[in-house]
Amino acid sequence: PYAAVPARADGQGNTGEAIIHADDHPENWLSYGRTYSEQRYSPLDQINRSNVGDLKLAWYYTLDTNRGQEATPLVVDGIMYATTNWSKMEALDAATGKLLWQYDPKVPGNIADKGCCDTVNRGAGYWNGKVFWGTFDGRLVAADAKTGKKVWEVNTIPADASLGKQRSYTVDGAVRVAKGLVLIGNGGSEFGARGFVSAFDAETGKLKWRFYTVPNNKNEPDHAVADNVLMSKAYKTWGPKGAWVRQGGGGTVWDSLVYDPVSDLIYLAVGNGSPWNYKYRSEGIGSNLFLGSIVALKPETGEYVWHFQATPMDQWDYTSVQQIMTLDMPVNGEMRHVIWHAPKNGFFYVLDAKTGEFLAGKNYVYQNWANGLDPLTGRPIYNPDGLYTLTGKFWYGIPGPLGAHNFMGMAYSPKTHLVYLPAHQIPFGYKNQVGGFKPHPDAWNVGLDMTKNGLPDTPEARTAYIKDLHGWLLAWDPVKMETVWKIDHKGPWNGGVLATGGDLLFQGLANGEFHAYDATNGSDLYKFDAQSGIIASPMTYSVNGKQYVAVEVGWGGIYPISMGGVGRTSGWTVNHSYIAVFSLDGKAKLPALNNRGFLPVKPPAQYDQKVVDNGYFQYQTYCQTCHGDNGEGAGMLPDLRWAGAIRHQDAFYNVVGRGALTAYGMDRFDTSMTPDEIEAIRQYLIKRANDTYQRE
Ligand code: PQQ
Repeated sequence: PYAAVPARADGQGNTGEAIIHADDHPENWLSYGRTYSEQRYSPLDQINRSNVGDLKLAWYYTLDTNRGQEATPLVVDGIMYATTNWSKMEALDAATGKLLWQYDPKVPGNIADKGCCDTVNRGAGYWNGKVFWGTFDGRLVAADAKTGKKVWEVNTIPADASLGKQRSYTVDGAVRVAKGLVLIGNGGSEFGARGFVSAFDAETGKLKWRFYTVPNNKNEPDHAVADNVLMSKAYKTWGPKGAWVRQGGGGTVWDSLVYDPVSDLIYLAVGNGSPWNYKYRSEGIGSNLFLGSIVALKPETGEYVWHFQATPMDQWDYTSVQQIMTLDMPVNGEMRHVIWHAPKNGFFYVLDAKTGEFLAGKNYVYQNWANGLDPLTGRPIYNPDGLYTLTGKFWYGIPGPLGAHNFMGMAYSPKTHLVYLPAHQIPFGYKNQVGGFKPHPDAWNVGLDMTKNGLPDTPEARTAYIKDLHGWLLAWDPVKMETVWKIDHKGPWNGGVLATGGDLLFQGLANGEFHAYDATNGSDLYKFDAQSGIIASPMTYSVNGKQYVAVEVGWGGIYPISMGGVGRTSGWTVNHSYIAVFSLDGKAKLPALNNRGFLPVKPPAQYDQKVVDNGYFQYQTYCQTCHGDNGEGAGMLPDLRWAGAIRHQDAFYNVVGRGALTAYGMDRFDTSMTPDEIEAIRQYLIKRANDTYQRE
């Protein structure tokens, strides 16, 4: 029956027109941030401040993995297209949650450790009857939106020698579609990657252009559309030596790349350096273009137009990858078409969308790496102590590499003229890797001493660190450049925000609550116990005149996997991933909370203290970034202290060395470590278990 629904989005001639005129058919949500301006605002107002207290679960759809869920679903004429972890696609009847079709691109499990931050996917694109999404192993799939049949598929990662020795490319960002082109980037800078963005013909999958965000390591032509004069200029900001030549330099565009129909430009939001350590990366010289920048390109050709670099000399993982919002606003009494951007580095930027001119910038949270921005250029005025790669000293950085704002969508309401920004504080200990840059296969290769970035060991220092963790919803006034009001959440890593014509803000939280707030003053108007942490951004749509609000539930992403026990939050214990959809007359009920997880089992008593220290080094190098600093698993990956495999040397080696659990995302490490090193990790985990076991 769904096939008979007239495709109103298509009926407009093409989807691009429909996205531009999204307010003419607010029942749909056709692009990642709803419109090309990525404001995450819907004019729908049936659910509003006066009735949101009655909001109920209309339906829920359980997903097949309890890993993190970060996607914003699309809704096209009553059909929801939701991408989920492991790059799967679920097409559902948006009114009932009934499955219409699903597509599993069968991403191999051993790819999980080629990406930094969980095998997530943030969303699909839609264009004239097809849906498009990226897969974690680097493919772009185009499927018929009605039947789910594959129309074409391409490998977006070229076999190019300049792409770094590591070649760790993963795709988890939402694709955007504009002017008949599917735009797609990738991730991998933590391992070794050279960032680029590709544009494919939506009909055929043919590559139209490719733009590299970092120069060729030999300063040779790339045979990409971007002109070589530009890239030679960029090359001069790196120099011929440094680890970037081997590692690729980074600059991955893993989240935001948007098309702005007003300026008719594409904006790439460019990531951090590879390796992070500036001294090792380019010998501590140069601004390393285009790291930490927004780059504007012509859509038809990928030709460079302008760039603005927020974080030259990046050494903190301050990606500029975060959301790019476009709109008109008054600047000194004159209306300007601008970009709003709140990247990881803690500053909110206003740029001219046509020229990239810096118009204003101000920190939106506390930060300690810069003493402000140059008022004319927007370039940071560095705090000399923050330049840890140059001083060689330990640096307690705020923000840390998870940023003051990550992939979670911010929203803008044209009714309040405020931006609602999901911000957080997650400090980090930065220190140079001892003895120069030493990359490890299948590990984060950022040039840091990984045993220093862990959580403090003493109980006092740990308590102090936990006190430093914060999460907020900021109502930011971009004209006055100040926070008008804020909501203090219980901790960091909360979900993205949706603003609606009903003067509401919707946000899911790390502690498993889904809230509606009054957009004018932040009053808490509605709370739903979702039973699991929420990191995704909600969206809204309507079917047959009834408004729904949807959010993907599922704790994950980089914060819980890398921060282990600290990444656990109150309110729930074991993650359950599902799609939750609300309406005013909903009648669905979640099953009773199931908090059975890994129960502590008395650990084996024997471990060899002599090998535990080496085990800690190996663990921090190869395991920490997925299993957490202390092996506790954070409610989505198993708590390794109680894993049966640590009890038997052979069983442990089968999992860690030989890949017995590859299908679930646990790669094999016998090419990275010796059997003794793997055994040292087991000893370390047994020690951890003994240190923390309590009989309940
Ligand atoms: N991904 C997440 C997430 O999904 O939780 C958070 C981050 C990424 C980061 O904080 C990153 O810095 C990051 N960096 C890269 C990169 O440098 O290539 C990729 C990704 C990614 O692909 O998800 C993230």
